[in-house]
Amino acid sequence: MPQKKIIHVDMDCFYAAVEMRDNPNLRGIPLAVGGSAEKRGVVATCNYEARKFGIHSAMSSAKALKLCPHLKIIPGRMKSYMKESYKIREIFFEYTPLVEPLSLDEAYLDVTGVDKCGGVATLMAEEIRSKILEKTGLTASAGVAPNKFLAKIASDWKKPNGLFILTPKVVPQFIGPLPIQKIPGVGRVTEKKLKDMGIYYCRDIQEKGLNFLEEHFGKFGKTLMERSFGRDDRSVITDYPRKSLSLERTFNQDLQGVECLEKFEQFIFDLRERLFGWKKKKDPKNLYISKAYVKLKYEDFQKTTLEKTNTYPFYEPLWIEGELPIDLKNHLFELLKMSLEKSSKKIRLMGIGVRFGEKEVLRSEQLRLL
Ligand code: DCP
Ligand code: MG
Repeated sequence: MPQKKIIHVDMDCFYAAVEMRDNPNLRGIPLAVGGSAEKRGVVATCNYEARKFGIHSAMSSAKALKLCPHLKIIPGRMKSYMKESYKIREIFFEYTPLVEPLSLDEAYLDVTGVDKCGGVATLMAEEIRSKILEKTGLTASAGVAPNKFLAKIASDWKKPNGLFILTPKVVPQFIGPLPIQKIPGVGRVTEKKLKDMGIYYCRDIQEKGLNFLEEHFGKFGKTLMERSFGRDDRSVITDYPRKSLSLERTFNQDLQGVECLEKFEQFIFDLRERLFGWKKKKDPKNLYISKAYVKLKYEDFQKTTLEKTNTYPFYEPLWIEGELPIDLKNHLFELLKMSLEKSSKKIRLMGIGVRFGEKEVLRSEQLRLL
């Protein structure tokens, strides 16, 4: 087995960076994207100017304003972030099909054996960062290492707009003095427990031995031991099961409720196309629909979503070849009618969708139904 080469790419203060790119007035001042303090909102992220005040993701906006009274807090625009996320993923796929996105703004890439850039992962990472800047106007940081754990730590090492390389040779000297809270999975509770035992750095874990760690941390003890030596044999996972499939459309003109009902057949048809198109491509076994939902956005941009677990789940064996089960159609239609009854406002957007259930659930449901 050749030594693996993993790149971890993570955008810098992602949502805030998109906002600063699109609005020059927001540059150079402490900025957070999140909910307002009056509505008990939280900070999704903030720019580096705001971080100097100790503000960070998931902090309440009220607290953030206490730390920095002139902090500007603006609401997020998910659609814009998704658009940029899509662009960066396209760039990743130019290098390898082995891309594991972790969120909109970060991903692992397994570039083992990739011959672009003369096979040099460092050059690939640099090229990826400059392509991201060129295509989106946003900066990214990257880490290159022999495994996922180290690559993720490396991408954080030189943030923002940085690159850090961990070659296998330097891993032992890098990992020893690494603070334990840098290990993913070591949350506040584990951190305290470790520190109470006098364990502050990876080298302290190394000295403890597996028996001791398993005794105090159960299964996680083995992971702690592995990580403390900089080892991680997890692969880059590319095929996540899809959780849902949906379809939505903004109408050219806002519609009256009853006009939505008229559009319903077309929606069902399109949903069916997407579902089967996707199924053919992926051929997922045991496709199982556990829930259906209908979403409406009114003329005043208010939204409503009605979701209901089916009285019994629509699982694959009940499907008529190429057709959606009639019960599912009825179910969606019922949801739509119920949604329309909630308000007499005109409708700007209509969406319908289905969620897929867990296989384990499927098995027990099948047993129950058969
Ligand atoms: N995010 C969120 N809620 C959180 C954490 C993050 O909504 N608790 C969102 C906002 C971030 C984006 O996800 O912009 C990416 O998360 P990161 O943890 O990568 O944070 P940033 O990209 O904002 O900053 P950094 O430069 O530290 O990566
Ligand atoms: Mg980020």
